[in-house]
Amino acid sequence: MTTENQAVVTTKLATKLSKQVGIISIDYAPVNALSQAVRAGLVNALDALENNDDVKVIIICCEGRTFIAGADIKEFGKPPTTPFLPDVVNRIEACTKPVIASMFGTSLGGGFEVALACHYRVSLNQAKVGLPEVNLGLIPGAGGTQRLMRIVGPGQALDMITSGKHVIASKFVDTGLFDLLVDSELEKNTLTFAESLITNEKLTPIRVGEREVDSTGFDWAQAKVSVAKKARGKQAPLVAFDVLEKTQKLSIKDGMAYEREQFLILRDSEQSAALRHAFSAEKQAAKLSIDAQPAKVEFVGIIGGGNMGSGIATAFLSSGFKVQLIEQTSDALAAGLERIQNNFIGNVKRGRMSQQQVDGYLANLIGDVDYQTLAECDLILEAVFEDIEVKKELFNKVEQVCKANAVLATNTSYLDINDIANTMKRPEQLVGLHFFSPANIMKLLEVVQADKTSDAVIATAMSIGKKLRKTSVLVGVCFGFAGNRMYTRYGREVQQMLLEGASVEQIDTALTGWGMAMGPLAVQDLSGIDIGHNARSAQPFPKHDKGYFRAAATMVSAGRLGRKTSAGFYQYNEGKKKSAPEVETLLREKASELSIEQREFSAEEIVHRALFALIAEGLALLKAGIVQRVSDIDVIWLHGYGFPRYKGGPMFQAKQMGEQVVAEKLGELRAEFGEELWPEYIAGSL
Ligand code: T1G
Repeated sequence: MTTENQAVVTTKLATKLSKQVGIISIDYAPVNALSQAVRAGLVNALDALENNDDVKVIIICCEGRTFIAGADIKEFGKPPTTPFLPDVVNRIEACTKPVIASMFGTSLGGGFEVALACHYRVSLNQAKVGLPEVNLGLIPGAGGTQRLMRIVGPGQALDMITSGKHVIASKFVDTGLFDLLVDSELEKNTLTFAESLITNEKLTPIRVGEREVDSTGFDWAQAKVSVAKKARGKQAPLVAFDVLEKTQKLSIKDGMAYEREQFLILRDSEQSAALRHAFSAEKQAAKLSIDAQPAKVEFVGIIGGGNMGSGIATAFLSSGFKVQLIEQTSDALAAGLERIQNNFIGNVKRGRMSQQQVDGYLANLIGDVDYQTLAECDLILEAVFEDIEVKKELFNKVEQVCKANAVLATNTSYLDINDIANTMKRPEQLVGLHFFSPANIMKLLEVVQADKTSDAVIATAMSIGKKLRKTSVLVGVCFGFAGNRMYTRYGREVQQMLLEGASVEQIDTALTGWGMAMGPLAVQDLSGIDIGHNARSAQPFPKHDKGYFRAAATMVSAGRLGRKTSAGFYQYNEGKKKSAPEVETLLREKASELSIEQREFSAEEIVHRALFALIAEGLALLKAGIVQRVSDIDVIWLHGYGFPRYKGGPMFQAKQMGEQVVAEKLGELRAEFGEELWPEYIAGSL
């Protein structure tokens, strides 16, 4: 018997009979998401098998790469259609014949909720389950909070629901979540399990929803403190806690009603809209409009074993690449290799990797001082001192020894890659791979396309980013590329506000209070105020901008370089940060010297100015064609600069305000501070 759902061509819901076992098979690429057609198909197939007297036990399984990976993201934002998921899962649980979920891949969100409503769960050991709704600003909306809490208890349920993490099936061995865990042959093993139910006449469905929650000894007050601490501005984890606590003694029906009510409130929230935007912006960023195949890259040469180079080497090694590290002297090489080893030791200490994994990665690491040893590398990346002449000479040497088709990459943060390419024999092979520090941790990778970079090299660079599990964004060449150019503009605005009378603490507190991971002035103290100051000093001073980073220059002149001198924008005592009244005096004097009038600032105004500086620069990047799409800017800010994910990114914020409001606000700032800082942009860019 086969029932096919006609509504979505790519969705097939088939039921076949095998010795009294009815099999419902979902086939909806790529991840068997719960579209309307899948939900309706599931209910229809269940009806058909329940009414079929030959069938004693039912299996729900999936074709392709995974069991159901959740609600269909394509349906988000559209009006909900019947059958609603809570009704589907309740229908499954109410079935009068035992239903078994046959799980592999990633059973997430609604997919895991479907499995929880089944009477039995059979899974591959390596499969993963999770309720990632919090990542989209939601809580599970189809009984996930209720059924998971009933099976694994409130502690583990709360941990999974508030973190959204995917957990490997084998971790649930003693919890009763799975009735059978197998290493392989899932289909055959599930069928054998189903047949054993028939043979042993275990045909009365055991319903999770009929159980009570066992919260004996669970400390809800303590758990609340811990959830609040980890939530860092996100609403959904707190709502999840509230739902679990309030429903622990309720029936599944009442519990699900409260869960649904809270789910619907969150679904319409700004945070959820922002988080859903972030999710789809990331998927978009990975897409290229060019039609070129990536080349195979296995062996990577990295020139420069300083902090950046060793971090990059660690990232490549951790993703299974073979790495050749090149340094100028054997002492520098030994130091570089040690840095890499230390990065790995840190990973073992923090429980991110096992020693065995690390040993495997380090076996792929070699080092030398001779460029000849780069001859076999598929990719050669430089991470040396930021000096354009040094880099030009370096690529000249590299081109003499490398394979003809090797991809050549620079990790420069600001320099003109076109200028470097113009001195090369094969400029089409050169691309920017701009990693963020620490390169083995930070998710962002800007892939910088220079004028002559070939499409094939871009395709290869993007695929390398994917293998490194980075979030890669394609950008064009300009000073600072997309991320640092915007960061400079943001920093400039913060510095200007300091001269206008906002205090160091006020600025940092306003921006962290709004959700930024760190205050911009605390960041400068951490990285060293002189670093940015020296980089800026190499550029001509912008004549239109009399306050341009003058606060930072004042700090440098006063010897206040940041944490390393125990004094910067703040004062440091044994690493502890406190305010520095003398900084206010210095800044007041500087403002008066520049004839900048000081005044009071509110937190709201600080955020407004900083955010609009980002928006203005983002619009300028779009106008200059530096990014492919507006949402790419958000991806850069979410992954490289600690912009709060639940706010979606600076351009999402602008979009939410609406074009008209943005035009008005930018117009006001333009009128007050001038066209150069707040330029006209292309209307309709958002
Ligand atoms: N719906 C539709 N398409 C999806 C999808 C989804 N849920 N998840 C992924 N895709 C597409 C994706 O766009 C890409 O398409 C392809 O699948 C491969 O994805 C009521 C409301 C499943 C672990 O949050 O975590 O259920 O670009 O490149 O690395 O309580 O995708 O190829 O055209 O990421 O192997 C909703 C999100 C929970 C899961 C696969 N579900 N997805 O990772 O491949 S909310 C999620 C993932 C919910 C209920 C609530 C991952 C993955 P294309 P990929 P991957």
